Amino acid sequence: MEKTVAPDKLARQLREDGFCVIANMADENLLNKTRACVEKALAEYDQEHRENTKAPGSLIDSNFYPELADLIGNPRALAALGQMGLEDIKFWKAVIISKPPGGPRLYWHQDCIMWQDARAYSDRAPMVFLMYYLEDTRRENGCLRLLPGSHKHRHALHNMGEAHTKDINRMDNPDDPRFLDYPNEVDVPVKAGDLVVGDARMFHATQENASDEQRTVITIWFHPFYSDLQEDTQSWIHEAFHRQHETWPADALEKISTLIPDYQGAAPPMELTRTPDERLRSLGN
Ligand SMILES: O=C(O)CCC(=O)C(=O)O
Repeated sequence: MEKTVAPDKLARQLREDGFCVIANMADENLLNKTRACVEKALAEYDQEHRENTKAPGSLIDSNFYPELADLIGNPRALAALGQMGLEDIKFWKAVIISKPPGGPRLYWHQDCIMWQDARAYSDRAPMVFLMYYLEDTRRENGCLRLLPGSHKHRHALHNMGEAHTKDINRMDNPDDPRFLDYPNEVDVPVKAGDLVVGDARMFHATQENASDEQRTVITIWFHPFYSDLQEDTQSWIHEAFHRQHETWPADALEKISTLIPDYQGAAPPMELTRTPDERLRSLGN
């Protein structure tokens, strides 16, 4: 029997370590629905895209997959986040990341794109990721790796390039130092249906998939305390969500209705800012 971790402890882990794992958040029915969506998406995924996303694995946006609404709006997970004190949560997008057998390591990166926002230098993450793995993960099949605490401090990895540029996704240079091991990294093996909640500012990566089965994660990006973000940030998230999900039918939008960004102001969208400025201090400063 899985031990339940108290919400205040999960909230503290997220704040201090940059992540927590909440056991058993997606049941078999929800996992099977999501697996069916993944199979459909992978069937539509062409060779060129495959070559361009060698390091991460499939990297397919939620734009044309409204079937993901059940997982994104999963009431059990939203209730757990609420109990952890995360409020006013809005959704940007999700991605299907399926690592084929033999798929390489994913390079170290952090996902925060709003380092211009004062919130990125506070205890309240401007962006969190929710990762649902559709298979049990372990080191051998490409589990998640994390650098705990790296959301709060400048790290050498901040100077090694931005996430998701074409060259690193294509793995043009397999000797890029972002594919290496770093002190204090941890493996995070989980069961299918567990939920990893992470501060998007934290560095993360994966092991290679040395098994003979595909390993899939659905990553969902949420913005807690949305109305407390700078207006240019709110404006960008609002615009990006609506542009990317404009073909979603009403019944799918209904399933995520509380998560839909609703910025009403006139601020122009932020410039994407993928690296921190001097407000992020080195460890010990
Ligand atoms: O493939 C994984 O396990 C991690 C995915 C990831 O790093 C991301 O979605 O930012």
